[in-house]
Amino acid sequence: MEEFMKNNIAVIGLSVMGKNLALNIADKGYKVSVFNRTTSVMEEMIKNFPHQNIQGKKTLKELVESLEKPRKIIIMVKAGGAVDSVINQLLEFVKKDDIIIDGGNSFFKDSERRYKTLKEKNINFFGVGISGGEEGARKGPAIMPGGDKEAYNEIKKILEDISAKVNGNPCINYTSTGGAGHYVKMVHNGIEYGDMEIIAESYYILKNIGGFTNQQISDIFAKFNKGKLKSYLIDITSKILKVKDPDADGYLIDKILDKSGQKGTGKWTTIQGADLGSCISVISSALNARYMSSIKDTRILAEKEFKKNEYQKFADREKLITMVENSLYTAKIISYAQGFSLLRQAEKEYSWTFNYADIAKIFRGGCIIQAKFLQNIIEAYQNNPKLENLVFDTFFKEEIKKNIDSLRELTLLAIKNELPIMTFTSALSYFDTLKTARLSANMIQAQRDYFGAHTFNRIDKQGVFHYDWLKNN
Ligand code: NBP
Repeated sequence: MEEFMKNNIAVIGLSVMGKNLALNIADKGYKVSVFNRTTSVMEEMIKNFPHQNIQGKKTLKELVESLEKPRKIIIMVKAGGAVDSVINQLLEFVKKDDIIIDGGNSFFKDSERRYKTLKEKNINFFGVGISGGEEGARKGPAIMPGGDKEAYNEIKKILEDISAKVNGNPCINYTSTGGAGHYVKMVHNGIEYGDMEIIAESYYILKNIGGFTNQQISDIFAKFNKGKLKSYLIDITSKILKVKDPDADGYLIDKILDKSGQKGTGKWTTIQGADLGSCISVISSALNARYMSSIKDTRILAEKEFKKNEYQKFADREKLITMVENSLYTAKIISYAQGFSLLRQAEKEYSWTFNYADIAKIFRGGCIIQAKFLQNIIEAYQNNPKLENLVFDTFFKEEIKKNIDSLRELTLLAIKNELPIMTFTSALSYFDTLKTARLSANMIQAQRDYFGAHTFNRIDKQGVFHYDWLKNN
């Protein structure tokens, strides 16, 4: 086939994500070859979603041969062994400089491995985090590509064209090499866990301590969405709270079982925080809150055993609304400060080079954590690309100073009421720890030296010391 008649890109895996991504690419004027392991799935797609720019292929050989060089192939199959299996099969047909893109939710270490293995074979591998689910894939996702910087120029335009746009700017930026794109996606998902949980805790406080109805809380969130908290998640929270139960009296939110699920990316982020020694307590508390929610039977038993007091209503309801708004905002700043600190740590650990303003720009559209507040993060890193921690940025420093008392007062109020707020307390404790120059860790060091002769440093002289605590006690 003449090169000019060939297709521009291929998509392998035509389940929810692959199908919609292929249609999105085709809509942008690119010619797309599509393939699915089970051929009938491909044939169904061609039949049900006919598109002049899409051609179905029954074999990987046909698929690869239908593409212009360097070939660009997006894999959208189940993360894990399926990705390796597809890559191994492709290796028979791809040639030097061809580009294999994994757009699934792969673990970053797998992407790092695939990048290195394929580089040795002169094949470019990109691990690309794609956020936004089915609708994002179809209409414009947030895209986090990681791979070789030079090869990125070959796929940049297509990926920019299919991405979400904010004020005309594509929600995509090159991240760094190897598994960097999937790492950023993983941290994005962790941040999403934190955002969701602080919103859920806010709703719970407004309901139980504020005594507001669902409709009133919906209106409160709608008002929040006009200010500094303007974001996709605040918006959908307001909308969720308005929905009446279609099958019975009352509101749907009150009928939903309080057990939350998770697919594992928040867990990956938490494990990474531990692996790199980076405190991401808001994200890990949000994950723990989901685990706690899932042990419903144990919670029912514990509530009976320990008797839960009635929540005391807070008299000044307007003040409570302001406290919740400020607390949500402050905890969000702290959560993002933790997430971006983890990225900084990973940059060193995995020898990546990150542009944090560019990373924040990706999140502005097409994904769950899109928010007005990301503009402030972009500006913070534009002002100082090496910012040690977001809390030191001039804007955020002032915002925290203005709002931290609300978070402290709200946390106290919730604790007095025995109302669970795992992420709010984590955010506050992180901040209090961060701004304490001398901590209690001298006691930890003494204990470690007492039972394990682990030694300690002193504040008044250089060196490593051990004290014979047993002999002298
Ligand atoms: P799934 O994750 O449900 O995977 C189904 C696809 O993988 C089918 O095309 C299936 O082919 C193919 N596949 C499997 Br399973 N094993 C295979 C193998 N050994 N060789 C070749 N193909 C194989 O699809 P999805 O929900 O579209 O998600 C795709 C990726 O995008 C995943 O990594 C997912 O985590 C990620 N993601 C999904 C969402 C979402 O909202 N769904 C959002 C963001 C990211 P078959 O038809 O022959 O079984």
